[in-house]
Amino acid sequence: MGESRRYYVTTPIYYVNDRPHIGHAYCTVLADTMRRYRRLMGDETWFLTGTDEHGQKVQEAAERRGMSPQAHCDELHAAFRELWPQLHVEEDDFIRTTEPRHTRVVQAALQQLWEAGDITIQSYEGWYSTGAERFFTEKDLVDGRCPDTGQPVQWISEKNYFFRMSRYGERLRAHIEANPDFIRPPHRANEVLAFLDKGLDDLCISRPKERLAWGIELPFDSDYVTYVWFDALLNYVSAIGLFSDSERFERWWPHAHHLIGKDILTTHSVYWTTMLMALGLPLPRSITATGWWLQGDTKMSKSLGNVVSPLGMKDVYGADVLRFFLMRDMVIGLDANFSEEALVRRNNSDLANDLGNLARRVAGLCDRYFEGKVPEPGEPTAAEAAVMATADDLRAAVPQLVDDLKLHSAIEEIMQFVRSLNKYVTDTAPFRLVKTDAPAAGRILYTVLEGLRHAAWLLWPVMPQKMEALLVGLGVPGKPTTLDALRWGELRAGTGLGLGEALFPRAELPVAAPEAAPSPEKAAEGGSAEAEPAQAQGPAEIAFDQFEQVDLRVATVLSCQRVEGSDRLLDFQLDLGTEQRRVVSGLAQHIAPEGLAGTQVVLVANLAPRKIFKILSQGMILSCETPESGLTLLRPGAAVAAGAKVS
Ligand code: ME8
Repeated sequence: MGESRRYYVTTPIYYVNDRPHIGHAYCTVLADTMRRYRRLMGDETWFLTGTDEHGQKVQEAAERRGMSPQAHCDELHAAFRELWPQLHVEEDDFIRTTEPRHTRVVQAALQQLWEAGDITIQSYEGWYSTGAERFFTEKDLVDGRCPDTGQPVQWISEKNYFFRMSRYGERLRAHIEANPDFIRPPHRANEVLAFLDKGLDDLCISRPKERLAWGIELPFDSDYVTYVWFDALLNYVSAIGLFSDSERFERWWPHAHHLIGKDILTTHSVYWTTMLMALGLPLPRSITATGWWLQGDTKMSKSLGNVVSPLGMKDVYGADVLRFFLMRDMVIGLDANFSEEALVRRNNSDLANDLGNLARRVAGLCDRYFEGKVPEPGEPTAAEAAVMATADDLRAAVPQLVDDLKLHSAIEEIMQFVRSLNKYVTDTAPFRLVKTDAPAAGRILYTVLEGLRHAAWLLWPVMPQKMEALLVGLGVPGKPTTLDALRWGELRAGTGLGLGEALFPRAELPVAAPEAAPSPEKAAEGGSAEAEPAQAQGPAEIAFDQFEQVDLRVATVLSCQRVEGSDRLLDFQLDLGTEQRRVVSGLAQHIAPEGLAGTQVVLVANLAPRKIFKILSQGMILSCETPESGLTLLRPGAAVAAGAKVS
């Protein structure tokens, strides 16, 4: 930190024909989050996204609709452009490949390569895949079919223009080997090196207009348009002024970071890099390939018909909750499974329970005992010094983890800090202390409020709107600036707090996910696009016989231990008189397992069993929680026989 750095981040430009799904949303939210973290680190930033609008599929779709391709694109690109603000994404520029500022650059680049002898005419024969819009050699095919789409391929023989990519293979290899952070994560660099080992062919970059008219015309042969990838990749430089605004171009291009999905690694790491070499331009600083969001074992994709609509999810749970889930539950570079249940659990545990609850807990106490204002900080004791030290460590650790692309770990570290604040409140019990030593209770509450302010800054890149709301509640409205400016102790005693509203309502598990979500198509069509995220409703009234269906029993704890690998789960072995039960309960943040054996608890005994952390949990232990007393287990007033019915 300190010296002025720049960060230019790009997403793939999405095919205009697709409806945006969670996979697209992920990459764009990731870019937005990365750029916000870079801002916090003091970098100057630029963020580009856009749409890829040429090619055969667009031409065919427009024909089917009886529209011109341009009118078709004008309409469809809006699905992307209008989605991003709804997900709190703030790109600086949105490029469409049909814009003149782009087509001019593509033509100038083609002309330059043509004049330099880097484009040649060859008579070409090969296997053409309509779905992938490219030629394949015999060795590329899988069982005689297109390796990308699995569709049949056609043998085509024609004159075409070729980019002499083969010239640059060795230079590319040297660059990858000399720059270990160029292609990330490292196993993707190995994949590219293995691809180069097979030897680079030249790349066919033209399509005869008689076969495909919807593309950018070659400046040196008006019977041809250029290959859609040659066109699309240049968006990263056309948008920042290549050939038109050298100052802007020089300002950003040396700091370019491409975020892409692993499906387009070759086009970026091989085609794009060699194109840049031939154009005499430097390579981007990094190319990061993310994994895929899967549904079951398969990639979420429109052609497979298993997509989840980001708007549908946002409408139910809110944009920031969706962002938090996407950023927390995917390790950059690896695949992850998308499930609405996992999203709900993440919301309920990390956001509603840990973060939201902490805010509510301290707000309640400040309201009751300190007139709803920030109390005096007082003189910190060892306990407060420990909290401050953790906050300092976190401020240093988060940028490092973000640089290392360990966004999920950065978020987890921040949440651990939040959990430690909850524990600090439980351990120091300001709700009791306030009766005998109000200044000491004030000191504790001040520390938690400062801790919350730090968490709000550090989580702002992931959940900008919610964290700005939290800062408003803490009486310090505004956007976070740079981490250098984040100093402990800036909350002013006497400032009015406004943390009354639940920041993160608990969400209900979908009854049968994913069908329980509103139809993604309906939501994407704008039917309920403006609906408020679900708020926690009071429980619905139930009839007596419904209540009677709940089998509540007293159980004696035989043993209790932490679930390995989880910081929130306890594993109970219970005696129900006639049988023993194993129950996993999310209480580890509140209750120590030691000393529970021999005590009694109340169990919902006929709850459908559920697998939690690979353990079959048979029932639910009842507890209650208030800001004053924290969480306590519900117990019978006197020892009773194990298995006794509660009514
Ligand atoms: O390939 N999980 O566009 P595209 C995660 N126009 N990410 C996913 C995903 C999934 N299931 N599905 C898609 C193109 N993505 C070209 C790009 S760039 C010069 C041209 C994301 O609409 C992922 O980032 O098919 C992937 O690379 C991108 O969407 C592809 O979007």
